[in-house]
Amino acid sequence: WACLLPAAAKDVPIPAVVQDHGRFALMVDDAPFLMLGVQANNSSNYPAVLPQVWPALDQLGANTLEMPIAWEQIEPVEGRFDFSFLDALLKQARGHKKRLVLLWFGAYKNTGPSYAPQWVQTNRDRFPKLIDGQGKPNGVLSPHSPALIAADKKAFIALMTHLKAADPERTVIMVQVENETGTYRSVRDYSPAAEKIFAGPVPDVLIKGLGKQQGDWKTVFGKDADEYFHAWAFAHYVEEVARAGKAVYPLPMYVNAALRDPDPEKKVDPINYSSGGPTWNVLDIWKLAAPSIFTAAPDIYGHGYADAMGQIRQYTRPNNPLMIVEIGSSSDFARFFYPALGNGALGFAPFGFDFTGYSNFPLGAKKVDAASIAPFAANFKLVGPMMREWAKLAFAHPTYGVAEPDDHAAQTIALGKWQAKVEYRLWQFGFPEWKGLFETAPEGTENPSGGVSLIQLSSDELLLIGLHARVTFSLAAKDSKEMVYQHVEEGHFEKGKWVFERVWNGDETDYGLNLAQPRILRIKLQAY
Ligand code: N0T
Repeated sequence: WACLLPAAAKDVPIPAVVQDHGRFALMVDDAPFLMLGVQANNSSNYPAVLPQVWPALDQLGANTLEMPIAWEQIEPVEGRFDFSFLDALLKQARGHKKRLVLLWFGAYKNTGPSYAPQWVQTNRDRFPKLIDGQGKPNGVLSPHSPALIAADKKAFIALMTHLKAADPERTVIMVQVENETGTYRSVRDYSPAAEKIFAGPVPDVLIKGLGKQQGDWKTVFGKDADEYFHAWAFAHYVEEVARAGKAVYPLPMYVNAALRDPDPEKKVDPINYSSGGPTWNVLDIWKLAAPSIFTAAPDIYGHGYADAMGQIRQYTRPNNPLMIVEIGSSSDFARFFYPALGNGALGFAPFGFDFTGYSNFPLGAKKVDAASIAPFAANFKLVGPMMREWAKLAFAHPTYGVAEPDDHAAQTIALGKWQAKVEYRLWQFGFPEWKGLFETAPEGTENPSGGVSLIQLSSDELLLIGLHARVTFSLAAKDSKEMVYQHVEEGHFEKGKWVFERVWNGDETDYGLNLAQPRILRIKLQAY
């Protein structure tokens, strides 16, 4: 009769991040998954508020909700745990057919301890605050405190233990450990306890991993010693918590980063950003100190093309898969979906799309409403029905992607034998040099909103998605050969198979492939 019993919990595989050919995939239910996510506002983590959250996900076409789980909420009294919110969240997520990413707001939330229970926040002897360069408490809890690590770890273990038992369906696909660790207004902890460690030897794993000679922090790292020391402290802290949680239930775990300027030429003093957090300049330290963390994800809020693209570049590394777990909700950020996919992103999640009435303007949109949701929904609804196919193909083949620059300038994507020119603000008919036709640009294109992503299925075959762009293919080498479309097919995916709708030809291909609306095209090029 055993065959009549429901499938055992262990039959549903635990989500995992895998790597092959230098590309990554987030495996959910044993197949690559593309997280089209939304992060709820910070204080949306109560059962009474959830009805204001789900409708925003549906309007966006999101498949995943990123939701805080606060330490103060699960352990208001030391040693007494309450998982009623998590239970409600799991149940409703399943009902709404959404996956979840849990955000562990432990001792560190935007560096501060506000989500830690009162018994942690107010016990200064047991949980000391970090001391700044002027000898004053900074407000951030010292990451060097063994008591804090132990207490945070204990709560996190309780969370993962409960989750493992409560979620055999694997509704939760990932966990974020802490939120934007680091410290503003102090480069590191200067407390006596920290000073003692700072005067001691740099841990072996860093010495070996970074190819340095043994010595104390100042000797080994010179002017970067303070920041590197602080990065080590937080990475070590996070590793302790994450490793303990994974020992119970090994879901993929990641950290998110409050960012520094992406430009290596700009020598920004770490006093001006969240020092010690996983900013791009200390990722090597984080990687060595926190091997249980599969990636550091950028929280992109800097308006403008250079900043967003710079962060995407910095956080896409052979040992750090790109995953955008927070990006501003204003319309200017929507287009970075395309280069994110082009850089193999495992997910993309605008921040704060729920109907609680909160908005984090000027980081994001002024108001959460149909108008602010629309540009993100356009992308999610294009890819949503094919997200499994996209994730699978993007894991198996090279990907490319661009977003419209602030000045609308054209870009070229190199595709081996071929190249793709991407242009913006053009009508669907005619060449730009036909001046008379191009005295005006299409309405609504003043603010950059275009983008294109490509998967190169074979040397001559491409899967292209995008909107508000014109794409023109040509041969990369200037020889005697000419290019012709073997075909340009518009269609969509259904149950893993490409469903052909029509061939584009004539006006639809004579002036490049014009993606005035969101489109999915399969293209085969031929040289003759
Ligand atoms: C983010 C969010 C939330 C260019 C802001 C961003 C979220 C946290 N912090 O709404 O608080 O929990 O991860 C910090 C951005 C700093 C300013 C960047 C200016």
